[in-house]
Amino acid sequence: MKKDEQLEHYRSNNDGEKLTTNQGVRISDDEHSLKAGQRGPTLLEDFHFREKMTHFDHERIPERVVHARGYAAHGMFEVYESMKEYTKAKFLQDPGVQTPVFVRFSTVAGSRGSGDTVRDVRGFSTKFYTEEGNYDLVGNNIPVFFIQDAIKFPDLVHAFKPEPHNEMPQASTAHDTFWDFVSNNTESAHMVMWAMSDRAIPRSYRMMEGFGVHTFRFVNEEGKARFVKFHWKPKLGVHSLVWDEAQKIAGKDPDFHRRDLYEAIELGSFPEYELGVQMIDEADEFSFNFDILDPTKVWPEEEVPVKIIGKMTLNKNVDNVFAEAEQVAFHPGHVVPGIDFSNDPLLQGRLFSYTDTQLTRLGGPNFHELPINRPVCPFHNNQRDGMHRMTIDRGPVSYHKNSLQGGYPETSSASEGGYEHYQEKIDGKKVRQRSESFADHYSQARLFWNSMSAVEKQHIVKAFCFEVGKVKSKDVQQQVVEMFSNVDTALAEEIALSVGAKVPENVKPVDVTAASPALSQENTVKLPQTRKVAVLVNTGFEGKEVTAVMDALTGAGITPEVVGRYLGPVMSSDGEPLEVQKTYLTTDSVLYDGVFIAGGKGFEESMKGLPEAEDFIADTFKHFKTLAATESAAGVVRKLCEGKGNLTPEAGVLLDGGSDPEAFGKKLVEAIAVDRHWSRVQPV
Ligand code: HDE
Repeated sequence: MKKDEQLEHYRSNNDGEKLTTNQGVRISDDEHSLKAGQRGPTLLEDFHFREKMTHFDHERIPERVVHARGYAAHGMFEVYESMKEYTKAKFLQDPGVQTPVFVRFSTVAGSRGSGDTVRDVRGFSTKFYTEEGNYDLVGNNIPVFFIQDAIKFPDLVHAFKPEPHNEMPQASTAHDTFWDFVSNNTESAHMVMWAMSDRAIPRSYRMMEGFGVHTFRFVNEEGKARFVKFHWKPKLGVHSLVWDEAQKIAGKDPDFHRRDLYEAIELGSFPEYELGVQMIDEADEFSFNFDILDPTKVWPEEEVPVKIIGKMTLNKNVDNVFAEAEQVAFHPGHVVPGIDFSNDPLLQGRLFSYTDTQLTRLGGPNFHELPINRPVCPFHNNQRDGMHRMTIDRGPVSYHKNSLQGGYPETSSASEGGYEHYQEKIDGKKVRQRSESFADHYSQARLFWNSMSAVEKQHIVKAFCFEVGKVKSKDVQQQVVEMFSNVDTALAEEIALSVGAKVPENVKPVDVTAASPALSQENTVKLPQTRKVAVLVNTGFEGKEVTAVMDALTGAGITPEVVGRYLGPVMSSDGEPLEVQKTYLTTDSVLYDGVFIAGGKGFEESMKGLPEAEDFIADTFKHFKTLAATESAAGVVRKLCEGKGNLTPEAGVLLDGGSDPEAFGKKLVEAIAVDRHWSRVQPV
């Protein structure tokens, strides 16, 4: 791929090389500074020490003010059919043309070193290195936003970041200033519903949707424009963790999501996402009961269908996280001919912010020259100099128009690929105002609520009770309860009860009975591929039957990982060894999609004195994940889980592994694909 070839010029490898200074001088000793006498002071003339230490002292750059923690991968994008009718964007014309992409996923609120599985929005930014220049689709995994006007962004961010007087809490919105902001800025209602839902604790970056959020424009060769919203749909479906599990993972493996992405790519299970577009004709701009420029609104998929137009595959990990994931600079204003903006006031403000922030973060205006940011097509202009300039521009001319250089670099007409802005007619007074059509803050919050399954609703209620329960101000808690009575009375009552607030009188939820089934994760794709299953073993396990079950798992694209009390080989009853890869101390059930207890002689004894081993089984059950066991190990499951819920195959508990290992393996694969077995415990 063109981008990979370009990056190859910058890659460096120390294999077989001599150690030198940055000036290329060979170094004879890298362990002792130059001293006046063995026990004497270090000398200033030690240029090697000075250079090494100075470089180290400046190794860090400021982290992103939002989306600081992220991880990235390379890949490619291919359109399924020509989009010529709708857009002239060259990379969307030809099925068969592969466009290199670089994607960065992120959390929003936490610092660079915070946990991956916190409750938060996830960033989903894609840089398409097209033949016409870079196109960035800088989206999130939630299709709406907290605010309607960019001028409020610094306030929003100040409210959800750790509180400035004590810098707590890290990577969490469960604190006073966030909820104070929410209850005083009711336009946030819809987004808050999403943030309290399972969407904010994804199972994997590979299993979440992405959204451009704003309304953009597609413009075709004839100059005809349509409003467009962008969607990424993961081939593996949309799946989430449960809250208790997410919290535990943040401690057990804070790198859970990056590890998952990295390992999937290393294993060749390349994550795939389909690109979808919703389009609205300019003539229908006012045909909806929401303003299509309002970023707190979705276009319900049942009303405006998502047309699937192509596929992105992530197939290569970064070589160096700093050089690529950290130095990449996205910008929603990086567009190519055929893609244009709308007047969404949030988008308009973003168009300013992204370059501005890179000036601080990347230290000057030449960040486009960094390898990861360079377009794959040629770029020429009269911009010059500045910090860290790498290009050596030749000749005396650095201005337009000129005759000394024959008028070059020259501009291009639209037919030569010159970007021309869509000529939207604008007529208005200069005002600091918001359109009346942005005033409805609750209808779609209610639409979202109506679209959730009983289990999803229960999760939302619990998330509110957790977050608002951590708020110290009674006033703020009361305001939140009142605000969300506009969405649903039962929801508000549950929050009120949990946080000791008053149930508001005379507040009626907004009158919306519609639902959008596309919003519920209940209706997502369910597949076994790329899931991870822990196989718990002890000496004397039934070799043949366990091998058959493990074969069924791998055959379905599931990765089994063998867990036991001690690392190293364990022997089956017929003398075959199986390597234990992790112990109860080095791993945990929260890091798997299901557990198969292969058991073995004295399996129960092998768990003695190790509460971690018991938790492994109990937590799998508690987190609604598939729990399977051979007949010899079934007793342990019953002992640990009886009375806590449904122990039936329909509820994802398979306790008859043994009699027919092949049939059992098949059932196990099906149960893993179901993901979570909510019928295990009835919602209350
Ligand atoms: Fe961002 N946002 N944002 N944002 N945003 C940044 O740019 C900003 C918004 C999003 O992986 C910053 O390079 C403003 C919506 C992602 O490198 C900054 C407003 C959406 C990323 C910035 C928004 C996003 C950022 C910080 C309101 C979803 C990470 C570092 C007007 C569509 C990109 C940086 C990456 C990053 C500003 C709102 C997505 C400060 C002013 C809505 C995925 O420029």
